[in-house]
Amino acid sequence: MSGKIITLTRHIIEEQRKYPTATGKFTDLMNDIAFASKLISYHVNKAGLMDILGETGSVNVQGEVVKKLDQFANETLIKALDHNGHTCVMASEESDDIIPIPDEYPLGKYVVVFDPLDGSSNIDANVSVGTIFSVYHRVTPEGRPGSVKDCLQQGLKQICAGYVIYGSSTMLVYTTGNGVYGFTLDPSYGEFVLSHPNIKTPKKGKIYSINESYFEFWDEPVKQYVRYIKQVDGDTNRPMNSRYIGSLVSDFHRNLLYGGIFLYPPSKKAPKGKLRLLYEANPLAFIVEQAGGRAIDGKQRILEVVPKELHQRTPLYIGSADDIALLEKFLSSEKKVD
Ligand code: P6P
Repeated sequence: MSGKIITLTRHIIEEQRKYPTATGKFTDLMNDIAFASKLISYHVNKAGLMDILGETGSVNVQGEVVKKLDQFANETLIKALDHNGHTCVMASEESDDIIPIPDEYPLGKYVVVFDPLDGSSNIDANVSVGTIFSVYHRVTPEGRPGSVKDCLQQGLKQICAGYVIYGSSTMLVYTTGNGVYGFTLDPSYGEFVLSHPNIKTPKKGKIYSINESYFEFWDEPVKQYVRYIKQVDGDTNRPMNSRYIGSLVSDFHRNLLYGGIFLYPPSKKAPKGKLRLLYEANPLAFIVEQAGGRAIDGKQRILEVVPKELHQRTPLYIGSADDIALLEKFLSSEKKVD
């Protein structure tokens, strides 16, 4: 590194200078998201010492038990974003319906959708978890509250996507369409500092991430692909290494940096897959494409899917371009395992 300390705020301002029409409102919005993630990071890292581990006794729209930290992260993001005058509506993986801006606050032109604390079932075991977010411009007329229509936009329309991983260190990774940048939180002065400029994911990886306990529930082409990548063949660098934490942001972040493929296929148990299009697949697809990788649902590019409902699930195959291309050969049954 050149010795210069580039904070997230400085990076966003320098990025925004590339847009003559930029008003600084996006910079404020990103700073609010970063502030919320610092609060969440503090509580995730203190969870073991405070009475915020464990469950709230309630169940979310996904039918999953809500952890206290899930609820805290959701409320923290909402409170950080609902009053700044930059948003017109929000949607969260933890909230059944859209989150309107309270009447007493001004409306803005941005829409923010997020998974406040993905992978939270792992929290009690101290496994890294994460926040995932997307920012869109509103599509409904200004001056009125945003609506579900503003949230149901194709991933192609994202103006920003990012995630925060609360692990051995807290990192915020984001793109606005000009490359992918990673910032590490320096807890000594509470700033996100540029640590991974212009992240590019390897064209081909050595890692595959999938929950193989569902093998019998997958469609045949997926079974064929997994059998193929596990066969021993030095000439084609097989078998690949299996790495699966069960926390999407952790599995994705590792594969983004090292190369590889993450798969969450449809199955008899989850015919549309398990992961959510708005809060997980779209933001990570924007990031991986900006890093030179690919993301598909088995039939098309994730970013081209037209969402029909807030909590829509999707199959997700995401990672290194060559690994996705090989998978596509199996999914189109062009390739059979001998
Ligand atoms: P499974 C966590 O609950 C999550 O939503 C993602 O973070 C993770 O990738 C996936 O589910 C794990 O699902 O079915 O393998 O336990």
